[in-house]
Amino acid sequence: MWASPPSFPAIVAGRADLGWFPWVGMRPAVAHRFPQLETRSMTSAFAGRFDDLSHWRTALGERLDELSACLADIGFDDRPASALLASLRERLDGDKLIVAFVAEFSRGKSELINAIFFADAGTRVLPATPGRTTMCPVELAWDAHEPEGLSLLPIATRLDDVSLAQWRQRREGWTHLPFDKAQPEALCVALRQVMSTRRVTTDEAQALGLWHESTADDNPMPDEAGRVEVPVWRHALINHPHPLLRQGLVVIDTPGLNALGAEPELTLGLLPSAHATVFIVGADTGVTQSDLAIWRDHLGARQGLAFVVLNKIDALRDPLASPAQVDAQIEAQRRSTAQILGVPPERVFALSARQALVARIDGDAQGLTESRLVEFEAALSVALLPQRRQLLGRLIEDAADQIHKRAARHIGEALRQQAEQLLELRGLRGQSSGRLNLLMKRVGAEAMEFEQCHTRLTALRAVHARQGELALADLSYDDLEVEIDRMLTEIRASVLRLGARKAFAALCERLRERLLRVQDLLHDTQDMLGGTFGVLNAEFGFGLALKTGPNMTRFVEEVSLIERLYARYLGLGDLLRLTRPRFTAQLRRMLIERISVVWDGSRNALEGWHREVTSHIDTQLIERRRGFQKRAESLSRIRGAADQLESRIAEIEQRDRLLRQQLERLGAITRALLRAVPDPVDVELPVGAADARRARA
Ligand SMILES: Nc1nc2c(ncn2[C@@H]2O[C@H](COP(=O)(O)OP(=O)(O)OP(=O)(O)O)[C@@H](O)[C@H]2O)c(=O)[nH]1
Ligand SMILES: [Mg+2]
Repeated sequence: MWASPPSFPAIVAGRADLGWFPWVGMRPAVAHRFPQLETRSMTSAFAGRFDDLSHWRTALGERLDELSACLADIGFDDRPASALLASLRERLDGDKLIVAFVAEFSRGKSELINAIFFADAGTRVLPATPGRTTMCPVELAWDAHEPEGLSLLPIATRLDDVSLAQWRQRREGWTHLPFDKAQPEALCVALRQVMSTRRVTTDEAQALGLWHESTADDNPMPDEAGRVEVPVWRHALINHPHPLLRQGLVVIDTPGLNALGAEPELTLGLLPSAHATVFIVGADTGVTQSDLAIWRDHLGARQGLAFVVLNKIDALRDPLASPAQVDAQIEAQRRSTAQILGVPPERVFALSARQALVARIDGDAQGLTESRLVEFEAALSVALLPQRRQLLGRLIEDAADQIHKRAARHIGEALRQQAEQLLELRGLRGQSSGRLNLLMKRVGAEAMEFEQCHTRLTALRAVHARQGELALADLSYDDLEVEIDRMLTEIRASVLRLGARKAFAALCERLRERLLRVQDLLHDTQDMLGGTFGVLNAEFGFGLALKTGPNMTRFVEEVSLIERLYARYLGLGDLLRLTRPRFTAQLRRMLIERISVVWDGSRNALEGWHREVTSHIDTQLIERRRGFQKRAESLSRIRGAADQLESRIAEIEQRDRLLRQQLERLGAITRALLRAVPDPVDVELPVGAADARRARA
């Protein structure tokens, strides 16, 4: 007798024995039938590519260490170069790749994450059950400085005016659950916390920002006692040394069901910071109204890195239809999904997350092929990883070039001074002591004259510092808050908040103007320095060279990107939300946080350049002075013992050879570093990004 399938309500209530379904029940039999399976083919394509990226990063790190060692050997103790090297190392070690999974509830976000990233665990790591499962955003990452385990931020923290980003900086306030390594299931047990809910009154829910009178449809259903279910936690951080997470991957699993609308933190903070988003719809349900609302409000306008998954294709298998008919049906649904969402069909991936997870756990190659997960992983890694690699590569390229130039200039200056000294010493061969005295006097006089340039340099530095302060004042954090508050006042003053978009556009325009003003000031400073350097080089024999200042265009573009991403939250549909003080307070905080990142970047670039120019002037001053000292020292030694002349000449010639060898070694290391940077290959980017690239071109 065949057992009958579990009823739909039983499945929804989580009471059903899912072992009834063939793809769940087949595990042991399949594992037995495919004992020879090659495990490599079973691991995720994404994982493999990520490994490559990480090896490449390690190799680059080693090259950077070589460069540091070479600079130390040369005796090139230069603050800007060491700061640049340190920040590069930090970028390489701390480089993060954030992928967010977004969808309505029960579409299979958590299951897909399990299948792609955690099948090695041999079990379902993130809870994935019918009905609502994940109740708070779950972030999986690895930070070696933090203890391994799960950290949970209580929902009540939403009552205070402290953002998630600020909470991340603190340790207290979080509940920490360590993982017990002795229990392999510990990870899964701890993770069940992300499902926790509790019942509160609607007033409490309202205070938490999880209940809104104005948008009744989005509210959770009250029980007979008028209480509603809310998550216990606001955010979950899993610190877990999984190989992929160790390499800098950050995965964000989001809760479904109107949580996106209710949670500005997610929509304004987490989603815009993700490098890629994966949007999931169910093949069993098709694209529903609420899927469409989430897509339209939060992902549709995102350029480039949004992927669409049509999950649960196993549900379309039908014993009464031929495999070809089922395939045709899947294909038709994939195309209609693409059409409804307004994306090209190539960007929609039909697959079965559950089948893939089960197949990977069991080592079932055929099941994995049938699940079609691998095609999606390949697309994800093709689009994402080379991009990260190129971005890091460009940074390394710029830095290596700068460091090489600075160190080569330093060696070049030393060579030039040695050449002068050699010329002087060779000219002394067969000369009288009277001539030696004369020469010493000349060196003394030249040194005195040189010291006069000090006043000029001090004046130059003062002007330069003032220009720098002026530029930084335009990018002050206080001003930024004033600007954002001005925008909020304008929004509040507009009838029915209808002026929100306009006020936001005006804010972004003002911010861009500030950056462009800074750029103009920078050009003036550069002109002034260029002129003075020319005079000092001619009069005092300096080798001052002006490095081009930072280009603010990049930051102007970042402001425009923020404008595009955030304008979506200020549309006609959001006017009601804008009347809520909680929402505007959150919006204010998010905007300050996001724009501060641009301010940080531009201020750092500016300060870095000013510091570099100052240190270049100082180094030149010190080196010239040291040159005079060396010349005077040589002459006085030779005056003391005439036989010292030849050994002194030989000594300098030897140093000259050494310096040239070091210059060559520096060049070789830099070339090796640059060779490790990938060529700008034309990676197959998701369609949106390719369009954006064409538009730029
Ligand atoms: N048949 C089938 N079921 C799947 C598939 N993927 C996920 N499921 C099941 O669908 C249910 C929901 O999956 P979850 O991963 O919890 O969905 P989710 O999107 O994370 O849902 P929330 O956490 O509630 O937002 C679970 O029972 C999964 O096992 C699939 O490819 N095929
Ligand atoms: Mg989930």
